[in-house]
Amino acid sequence: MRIQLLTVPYDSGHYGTRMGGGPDALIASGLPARLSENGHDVRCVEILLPATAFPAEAQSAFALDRLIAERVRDSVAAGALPIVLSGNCISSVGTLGGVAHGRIGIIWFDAHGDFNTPETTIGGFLDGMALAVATGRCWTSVAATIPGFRPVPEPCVLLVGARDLDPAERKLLDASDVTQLPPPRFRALFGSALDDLASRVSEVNLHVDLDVLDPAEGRVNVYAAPDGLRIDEVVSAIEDIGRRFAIRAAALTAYDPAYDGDGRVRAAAARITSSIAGAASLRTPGT
Ligand SMILES: [Mn+2]
Repeated sequence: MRIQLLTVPYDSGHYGTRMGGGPDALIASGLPARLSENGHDVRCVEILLPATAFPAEAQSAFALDRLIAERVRDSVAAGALPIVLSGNCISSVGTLGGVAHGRIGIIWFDAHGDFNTPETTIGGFLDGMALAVATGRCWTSVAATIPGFRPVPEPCVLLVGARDLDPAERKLLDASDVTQLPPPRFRALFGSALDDLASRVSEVNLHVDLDVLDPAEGRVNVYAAPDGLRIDEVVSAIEDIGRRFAIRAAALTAYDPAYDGDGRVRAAAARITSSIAGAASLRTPGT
């Protein structure tokens, strides 16, 4: 199928540093060639802030989201699957703007909840609020500047693999309608959670923060947390998702190459990307 790899090489507004180095490292490691070998037609598009932009975290993140929304929209209009390679998870809000055309669900793989709000966060990191923004809990005025963005209703969200939550964030999540599938629940209940989601939506945005992986599979970033998912579990989950849903857009985020000395995370990311492309092909006519 046609695939556009949209790279967003920033972390907190800073170009190429920390997790912002992840997208280019994945491209340089041969991700596009691997997808081509699998029979896909691959294009790469880099999304950049104006060179004069001052890197303020929230402002830069939402400026990037506006650009991401436009590129994702163009990509979908061209019949391609947009796969966003981004330093930060907040890119998902731009992606949702680009695909928004009615009812879409989110399947969000992450070690973390990303469900803090400015009132619950104890660290202040915007990425820890990404899913809360996507579901319309906070930053609503600036999120409304993203072309096409509409919050996704919480019953249409699966949070997979999250096990490192702040206390107030956990309370918020527990009181929300987001379906939480931390690793043990994921292993027991993923199939029925997909069936339940399928009663509400037929299309999904598939978001993979690579730190959902167990550190034994390779260390993804400074935020890595123990007791995560094995690569085989993530790949098999993606195949299940592709059998039940049309995957409209996807993302791989939060890869910091500085922690990946042995290249195992890079290899895992390539495998996950290939499985996303294969899973998305199942429900896309003519590919
Ligand atoms: Mn995340």
